[in-house]
Amino acid sequence: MTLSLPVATSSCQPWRGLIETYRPYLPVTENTPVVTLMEGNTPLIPVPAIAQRIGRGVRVFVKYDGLNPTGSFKDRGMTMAISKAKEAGAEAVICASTGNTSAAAAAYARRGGMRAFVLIPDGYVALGKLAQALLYGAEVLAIKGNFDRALEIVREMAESYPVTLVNSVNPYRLEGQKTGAFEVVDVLGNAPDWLCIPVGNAGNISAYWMGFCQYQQIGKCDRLPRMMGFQAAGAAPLVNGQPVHHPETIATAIRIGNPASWDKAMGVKTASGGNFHAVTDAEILDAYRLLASEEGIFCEPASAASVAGMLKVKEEIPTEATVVCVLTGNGLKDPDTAIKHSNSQFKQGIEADIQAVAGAMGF
Ligand code: AN7
Repeated sequence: MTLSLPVATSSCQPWRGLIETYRPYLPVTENTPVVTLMEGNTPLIPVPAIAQRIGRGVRVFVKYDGLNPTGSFKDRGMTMAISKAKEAGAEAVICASTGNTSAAAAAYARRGGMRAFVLIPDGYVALGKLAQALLYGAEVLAIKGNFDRALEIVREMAESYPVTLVNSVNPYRLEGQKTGAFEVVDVLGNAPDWLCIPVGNAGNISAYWMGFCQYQQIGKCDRLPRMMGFQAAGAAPLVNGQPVHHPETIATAIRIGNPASWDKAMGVKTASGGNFHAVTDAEILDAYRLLASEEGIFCEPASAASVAGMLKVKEEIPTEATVVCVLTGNGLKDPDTAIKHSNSQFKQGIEADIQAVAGAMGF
């Protein structure tokens, strides 16, 4: 007896990862050894409860990039950076990281057969990210300094030692990350009116803009979004117009005081008619809980800055506009913050019998 597959299954192309999918638009050749974990193709999810808070027919979607293989958008950049490093014969890579870059660098470097060195600010990386870097087999170095200092050190290291830098100052990172914009346009059929995005080192906002511009040039969209970047109030150099020497925020992923892509980001603001705004930790946490408890979407605190920011400036959103908020990382990255800041009742120590449980339930 032969088994016949349903038509829908047999005609369905499996996802091949973002380098194969977007090969014509990326700086790769047939000689590039593609290191992939099938990243990309993340869902664009409507968030009607959040849209309702804006009203006026505004449509809001989140680009849930926390569903990438290591749980953040960094995988988009890392498949490119690691493939090109391997093509160049690198045996080791290095990065500074607030956490997500280190997890992605570790996973892709190890898969590509390279060593991964990661410098992190001691005590300021969320638990899940540290767990990932360690288990993937990175060589993790926690320094007594913040991310900005770690980035200075790895930039110097890469000049003096045989290690390839895979922070977003590596141009291949942005090339990979621009595919987030491609996917948004591929789903919506055009660019959104607004693109809201959390900003730390300012690589991703620059990459998204590159992606929208490239897609417009080849006729895949006929307009460009306003790029709205949101920083944590305690780490908002692009809003203040000067570096922050001691950045502080609960959103440790964006605890960055001197963004490497500062000039690029300022160019994006001007060219897109966009803006940068600061959101407080309280506003970030409100959006974080709102996304989870009303939309069923668990992102990490830094990612919620995009939704917090959109809600903060909602009066500026045009009637019936389409808005996309980028959710850059998965909520599971940072279980400590989730447990500490959930509003849910967690009743512990209940006797193991039906009456006690029913009582605790309020019946
Ligand atoms: C969840 O991992 O910089 O503005 O070292 O992890 O492109 O820096 C992380 C940044 C937003 C900011 N959301 O993106 C790192 C790191 C999350 C992040 C950002 C980061 P960029």
